[in-house]
Amino acid sequence: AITPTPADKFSFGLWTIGYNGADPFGGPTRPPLDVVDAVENLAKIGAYGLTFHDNDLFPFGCTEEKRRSQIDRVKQACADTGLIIPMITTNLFSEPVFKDGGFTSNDRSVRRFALRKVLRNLDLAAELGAKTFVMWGGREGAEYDSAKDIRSALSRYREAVNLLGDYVTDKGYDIRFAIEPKPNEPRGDILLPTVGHAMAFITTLERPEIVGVNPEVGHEQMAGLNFAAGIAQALYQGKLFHIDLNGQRGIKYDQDLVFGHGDLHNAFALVDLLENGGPNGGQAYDGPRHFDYKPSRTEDITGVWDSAKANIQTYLLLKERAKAFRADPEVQQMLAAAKVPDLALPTLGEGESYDDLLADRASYEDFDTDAYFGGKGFGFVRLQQLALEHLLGAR
Ligand code: 3MF
Ligand code: MG
Ligand code: MG
Ligand code: MG
Repeated sequence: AITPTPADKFSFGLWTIGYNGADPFGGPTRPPLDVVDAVENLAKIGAYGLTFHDNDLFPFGCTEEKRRSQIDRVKQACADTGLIIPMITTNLFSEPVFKDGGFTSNDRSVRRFALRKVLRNLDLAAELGAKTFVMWGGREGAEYDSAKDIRSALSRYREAVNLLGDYVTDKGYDIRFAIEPKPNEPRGDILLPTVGHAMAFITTLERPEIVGVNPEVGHEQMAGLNFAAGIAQALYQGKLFHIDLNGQRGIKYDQDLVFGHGDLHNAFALVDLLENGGPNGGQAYDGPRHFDYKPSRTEDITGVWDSAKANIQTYLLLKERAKAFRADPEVQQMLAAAKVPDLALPTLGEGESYDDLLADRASYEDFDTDAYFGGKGFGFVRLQQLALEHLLGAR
């Protein structure tokens, strides 16, 4: 096993290790996990951070004394173990009041209540030193096209995020927002269903610079999308503020499996991208490696911590494998043959205009397109097989 360090920045949601096994078809299979226990065990397995929703820490509607005592308990546990709280988030989905959403409920009084709940939680984020505030709009959606005006809903979403941006700016909080897309579940359709939708929405905001995305592996894969490719675009647009790592097997319900227990090839590409910036290098990811998974309801408490450790081990193993892949001379040779580095070259020469391109006969009139029929292939499959052999530890 590879030993993680705080520099690896592994963090876990309290709702992940604290998941009691309840699903739509059955109740809990495990007792609740206390937050102090969670912090102590996370520190033991080498995590650096804990994250939570307000109501993972204290119940919805509890007294101020209860809320304060839970906040103080988690602060003390963090002080005792050295764990930090890099991110917190707000539960705008569990309570009946949010059955049609929070920021985008058709009921205006619910929207005002949701904003107040989030403002209060922003104060808590500032108090705890959390630098990222995730917003997953699980109930912001609909089942029926006739029941939700999507353009109005997006206007209300924008109004909400603009107001939160005003608030952190006026208060001087060092906090950035990360919108977490998901295509469906629990709503039939959720607003901002993919990374692409969310990033397009962010351009409509008053303070786009403080809003990014928190993509989750399984959520993009539920939409049939290539997660690593979506992350590459988020990095390209400077919007990868946070990430939810887990495993998912195809287009179905949100499985929240251990990282790597789904599309392992794509997980390998993802770790290579986060750690090395991808095949041609470039901006890597500096934020928390946050796991949003669920220990399956078949597991006992030992299984909970085994699965938590499995996330970390898989990530570190893939990091090691990606490094070996990059260092392999045969891989470098195959990458060059596949012209992967060439894609980093601008298509026009320096200072070249479209007039110059039009005058360049070699690029068109004299260009031998016939040579591409039966000519040299790219060798992408051999390259992918080399990746697989590294992934399996066979090289
Ligand atoms: C649901 C999720 C959420 C979000 C969380 C924000 C309950 O599918 O992924 O977890 O990650 O609300 O961090
Ligand atoms: Mg999920
Ligand atoms: Mg999830
Ligand atoms: Mg998530």
